[in-house]
Amino acid sequence: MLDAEKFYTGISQGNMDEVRRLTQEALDRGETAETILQEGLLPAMDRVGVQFKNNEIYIPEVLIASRAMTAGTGILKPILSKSNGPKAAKIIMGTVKGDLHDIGKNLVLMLMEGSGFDVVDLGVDVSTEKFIEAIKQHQPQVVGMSALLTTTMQEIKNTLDTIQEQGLRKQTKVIIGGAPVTEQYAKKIGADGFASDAASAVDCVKGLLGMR
Ligand code: B1M
Repeated sequence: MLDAEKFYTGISQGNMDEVRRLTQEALDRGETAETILQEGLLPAMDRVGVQFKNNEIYIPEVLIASRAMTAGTGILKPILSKSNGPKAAKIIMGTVKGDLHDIGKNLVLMLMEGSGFDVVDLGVDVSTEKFIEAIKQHQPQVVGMSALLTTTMQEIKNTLDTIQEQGLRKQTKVIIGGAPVTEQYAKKIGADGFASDAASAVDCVKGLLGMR
C-alpha cells in the first residue's frame, strides 16, 4: 500500500530527497511505476493545485512542489519509457507559446517512449515557427501540443492553422491535450486527436496510426 499522505507531505514541502526516497522505496517494495504515479505523485500535485487555486499557496510554493514531483517522476522515467520493441513512429511534442507547464507533457512523452515511439521533446513556450521548423526537420507522423492555460489554448489553434496552411497536415496527425483542453475544443479546431491523460494519449496516437 502506498502512503499517499507521505507523498503529499514530501511534494507540498518541496522535499526532493524525500520524494525520491518514497518513490524508490515503493518500487523496491514491488509497487508498479503506474501505481506510484496514479496513487502517490499525481494526487499530491492535484492537492497542491487546489490550494493554488484557492490562494492558499503561491507560485514559489507550486514551483518547489513541481520540482519535488519531477524528482519522483525522474526515478520512474527509465521504467515508464522502457521499450524493447522497434520504434513505432516518430512523435514530436511541445507546450505551446506562452506556456511553461511541462509536467503533464513530460509524462505523456515518457509513456509514448515506453510504448515504442521515437519521441522528440520540443520543450515549453514553443512558438508556431518552432513547431513548423521541427515538423520539416523531423518529419514526424504525429505532432502533440500541450496547453495548461485557458489563455494559451488559442496558440494550439494558431499553430494547427499554420500547419494546415503550409500543407503539412497530409503527412502529420495532430493530437492535443492539457487540463483546459476538451474533446469538444479539439473537434472545433480540427485536431485529429485529443486525450485527457497520458495513457489515453498513447491509445489515441495508436488509434490515429491504425496500430490497434
Ligand atoms: Co500553473 N496554473 N500557472 N504553474 N499550475 C495551473 C494550470 C492552474 C489551473 C492553477 C489554478 O489556478 N488552479 C492555472 C490555470 C488557470 C487557467 O488558465 N484555467 C495556472 C496558472 C494561472 C498559472 C500562472 C498564470 C500563475 C501566475 O503567474 N499568476 C503561471 C503561468 C506561467 C506560464 O505558463 N506562462 C503558472 C505557473 C506555474 C508554475 C511554473 C509555478 C508550475 C509549472 C511547473 C512546471 O510545469 N514545470 C505550475 C503548476 C505546477 C500548476 C498546477 C498546480 C499543476 C499542473 C501540473 O503539472 N499538473 C496547475 C493546477 C492543476 O492542474 N491542478 C496549474 C500535473 C500534470 C500531470 O497534469 O499538466 O494536466 P496535467 O497533464 C495531464 C493531462 O492534462 C494530459 O496528460 C497529463 C498526464 O496525465 N496532458 C496531455 C497534458 N498535456 C497533454 C498533451 C496531450 C495529451 C494529454 O497530447 C499532446
